[in-house]
Amino acid sequence: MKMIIAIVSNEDSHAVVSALMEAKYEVTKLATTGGFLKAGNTTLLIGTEDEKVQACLDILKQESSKRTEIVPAASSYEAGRFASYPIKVTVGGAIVFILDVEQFYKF
Ligand code: 2BA
Repeated sequence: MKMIIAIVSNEDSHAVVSALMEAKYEVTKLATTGGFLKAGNTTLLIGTEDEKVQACLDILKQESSKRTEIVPAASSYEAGRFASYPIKVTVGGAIVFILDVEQFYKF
C-alpha cells in the first residue's frame, strides 16, 4: 500500500477530488499554505493499493493545470530609489510524494 501526498492549487482541487472519488479512491483534503507564495493550496492524502498508484498519478496530471502568476517581489535599489517589481512564478500542476505504508488500520 502507498500513501500519495499531492499538493494542488485551490482552483484545481475540486476537479481533482471529484475525479479521484469517481475512480473510487479514498481522499482526505487538507487546507494548506505554500511557504513561498504564502497563499492557500490544497494537500490531498490518498491511501491506495500499489496497483492503483499509476492511475491516480494520471488523474492528478490530467486535472491540475500548470500556469504562470505574477507576484510582487522584494524591492531593489535602482536609480537612487527603491523600486519593487513583479516576478512570474509557475503555479498549478501537482507536487506529488509517494510513501510506502508500513501498516494500515481502520478501527
Ligand atoms: P509555494 O511554496 O507557495 O510555491 C509556489 C510556487 O512558487 C512553486 O510552485 C514554485 O513554482 C515557486 N517557488 C517556490 N519556492 C520558490 C523559490 N524559493 N524561488 C522561486 N520560486 C519558488 P510548485 O513548485 O508547483 O509548488 C506548489 C506548492 O507545493 C508550494 O507552494 C508548496 O506548498 C508545495 N511544495 C512544493 N515543493 C515542495 C516540497 N519539496 N516540499 C513540500 N512542499 C512543497
